[in-house]
Amino acid sequence: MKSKIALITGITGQDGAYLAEFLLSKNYIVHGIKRRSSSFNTERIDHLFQERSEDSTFILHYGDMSDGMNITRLIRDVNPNEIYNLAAMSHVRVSFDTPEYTANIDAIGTLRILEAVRLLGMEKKVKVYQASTSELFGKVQETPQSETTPFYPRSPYGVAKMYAYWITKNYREAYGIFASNGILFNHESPMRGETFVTRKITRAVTRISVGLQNQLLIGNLNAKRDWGHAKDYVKSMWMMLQHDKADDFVIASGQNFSVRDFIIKSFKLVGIDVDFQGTGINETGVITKIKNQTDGLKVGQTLVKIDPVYFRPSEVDTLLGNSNKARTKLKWIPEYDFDSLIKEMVQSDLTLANKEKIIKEL
Ligand code: NAP
Ligand code: G4F
Repeated sequence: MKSKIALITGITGQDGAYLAEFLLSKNYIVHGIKRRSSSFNTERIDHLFQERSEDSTFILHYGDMSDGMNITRLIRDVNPNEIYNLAAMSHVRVSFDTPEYTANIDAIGTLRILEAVRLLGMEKKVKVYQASTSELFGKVQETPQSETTPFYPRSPYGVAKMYAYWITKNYREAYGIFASNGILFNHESPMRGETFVTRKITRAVTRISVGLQNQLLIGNLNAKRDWGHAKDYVKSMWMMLQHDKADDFVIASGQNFSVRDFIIKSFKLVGIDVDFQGTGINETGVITKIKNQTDGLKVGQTLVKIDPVYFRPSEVDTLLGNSNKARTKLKWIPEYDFDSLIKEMVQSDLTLANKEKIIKEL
């Protein structure tokens, strides 16, 4: 049987890497769009490239979501069966500093893809997945959030993604393009970018445990998120494009935890019990027990402090998803839960921290 061809934007990101690996395991020919960068940005996919360079099933192209001509030419030349639009300026806090850029990439970038499909006359040939987000729910109007919950975005990122959501739906209704929105709640992994809160925590906790770092400086401890594993979530993207009709689906674990919970659990996994004391910006995380005496740490020591620099001008306080539609219609079932996600992230970052320590001591 002839292999299907997939084109992934944002292939160098967390989801792009997991999705590429998943599609290759399903015998797809995978094309990815990467940005030109002054330093290497393919770390997450280098192993795939090395494994597949002989058989030409994994091919990378230079491109940028701001460049409509480049996107149109690539879609024409690659002639994909499926396009996964994962490229985005994906950091909510940063979107307050770069609102116009975020709109150009996250909102108009999506339009550029859909319009290319239409101009090339590929409406009936190609299926499009749009990386929508639980940030659309922002200041939540009901709990849990499902496909019918009204949107109330709280950041330039959320607002840009709202345009992308609606233009995807509009091109589906206006031109009959098979275009689906995956409204994915937060998903993490050992490949998560280091400035997102979960990875920032697992990096800091493991580095502290081996004596490479003194403290974790953090923002809003009370924020609650519905966290899942990226590996489970990219599978849902593929499932949406194999469904009999294009539609919009919420993907979530159905459980939420606070940033504070995430920190406590992560420290516990490296044998350090941490308790939070004080209130507001004076709240601190202090050691109450240490399982195995580690480099210079002692009971009573402050390991976590608040730094208001990480607060957002407007915050999304709490998110909790209801993914019943995806679980029923797509038969999507996640394999990871909150505990197995954190465990995998801490173990992976502990290996990294130990390597860093050896290099430092050389
Ligand atoms: P990520 O790790 O930040 O990856 C983003 C990708 O987009 C990277 O490959 C990045 O390239 C690329 N990119 C950024 N700006 C670009 C531009 N101007 N032109 C071309 N490519 C560009 O994000 P992720 O966590 O994998 O998320 C994937 C998608 O899902 C994003 O659209 C995100 O907004 C959305 N989403 C994520 C979550 C989540 O919890 N992870 C939840 C819901 C929705 P570089 O590597 O060169 O930076
Ligand atoms: O990890 P975060 O930066 O993720 P956020 O803002 O929820 O966005 C992520 O998930 C979205 C899906 O809902 C995606 F669409 C988006 O692309 C991205 O992947 O922050 C999570 C929470 C926030 O409430 C934030 O204020 O953690 C809080 N937080 C507290 N201290 C912090 C920090 N966030 C970061 N990044 N860094 C901190 O020091």
